[in-house]
Amino acid sequence: MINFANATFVKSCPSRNEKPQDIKTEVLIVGRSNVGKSSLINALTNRKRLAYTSSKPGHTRLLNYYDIDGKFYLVDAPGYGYAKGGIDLDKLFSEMMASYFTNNTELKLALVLLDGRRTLTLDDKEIINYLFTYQIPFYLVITKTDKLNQSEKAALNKHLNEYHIPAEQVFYTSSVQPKTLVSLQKAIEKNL
Ligand SMILES: Nc1nc2c(ncn2[C@@H]2O[C@H](COP(=O)(O)OP(=O)(O)OP(=O)(O)O)[C@@H](O)[C@H]2O)c(=O)[nH]1
Ligand SMILES: [Mg+2]
Repeated sequence: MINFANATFVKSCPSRNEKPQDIKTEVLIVGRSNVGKSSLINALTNRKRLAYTSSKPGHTRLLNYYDIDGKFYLVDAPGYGYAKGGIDLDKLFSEMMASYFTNNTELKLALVLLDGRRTLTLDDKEIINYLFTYQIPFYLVITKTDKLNQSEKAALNKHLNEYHIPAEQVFYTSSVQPKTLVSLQKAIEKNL
């Protein structure tokens, strides 16, 4: 059994070349800016401020490595789909992710996050294509389900049905409702 609460921040890396020296299995968390990646890390580990969250998009700009119970790294990736102040974050993101996926034998699972009130963007689909190309198993993690009303839930289900993503690959979560995370934690553990 993995104790998700036994979590520590290890380091922030501009690229995978600077990853922690101690090699461990990696579980990547990706998704557009503001989708709730850092909040999910805090919720999974039952910690308030392990990962920095912000209501302003574009907060996480580096690959942040968190050690979970000495067993694996959760890797918080910068969000995409948001450019600010003339810096082309998406270009940086593409380069960072290309280097991240190349020859990464430690990467065992990716969590692709989707805000329950939104639909998959081209960027999301590009990431999913990367994951298929590199044969990395992934889960689609719906975030912020606490904010969904009935019609938004129906719209989400219709959207997901169009993509034929197997139900066992989709997780409905809220970072403010810890019980929604139990099945995701079990599923992560199964993939290590
Ligand atoms: N109600 C609710 N709000 C959430 C949830 N998850 C995240 N948020 C809010 O959404 C905003 C963005 O959350 P972050 O976790 O910082 O998002 P991120 O994906 O790490 O963002 P970047 O680092 O900018 O890419 C914050 O204001 C969070 O409080 C959730 O499950 N429910
Ligand atoms: Mg973040």
